[in-house]
Amino acid sequence: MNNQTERTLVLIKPDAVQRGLVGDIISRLESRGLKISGLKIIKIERTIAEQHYRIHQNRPFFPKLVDFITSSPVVAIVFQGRNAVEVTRNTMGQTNPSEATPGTIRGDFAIDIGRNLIHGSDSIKTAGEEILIFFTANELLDYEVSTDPWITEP
Ligand code: DAT
Ligand code: MG
Repeated sequence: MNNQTERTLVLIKPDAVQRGLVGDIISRLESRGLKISGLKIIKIERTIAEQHYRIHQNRPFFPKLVDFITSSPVVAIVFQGRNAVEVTRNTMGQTNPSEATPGTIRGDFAIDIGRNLIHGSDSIKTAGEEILIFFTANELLDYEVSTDPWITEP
């Protein structure tokens, strides 16, 4: 991985899996130019969810957030590419889907902050921490594809 490449954690949340939006969400991030480095479907354990969302542990919505993310399987993905953290966040749209711009994932498919379809790391530092919660090093691949120089100027 060159030093201009970032990795970020995406969770396609239970609402998106249940609604059959996994393919569309992956497709949007993939066609933006991000590369899948790791991918799995998992049912998140409560203790893992509490660790992942620990920054929100004193917020009133925390118990419902943990209930929701553990309620049904999620698809966990590590996306890799230049500015992967920022690119993923702006492809997702605002946290509250009612404020999210049309054209974003949340802006096109969601209306409720408690059912906002996707998680994406909010900084390079948190991405590094969150990836370690869900993936081991040997589950993450760094590989070249022939389109790399057509997506990112070397
Ligand atoms: P994001 O998921 O955009 O990074 P966040 O980290 O601020 O947003 O919050 C994590 C999740 O918690 C968010 O996706 C939905 C839920 N959440 C945040 N703020 C909330 C609120 N005011 N009421 C209910 N749920 C909220
Ligand atoms: Mg967040």
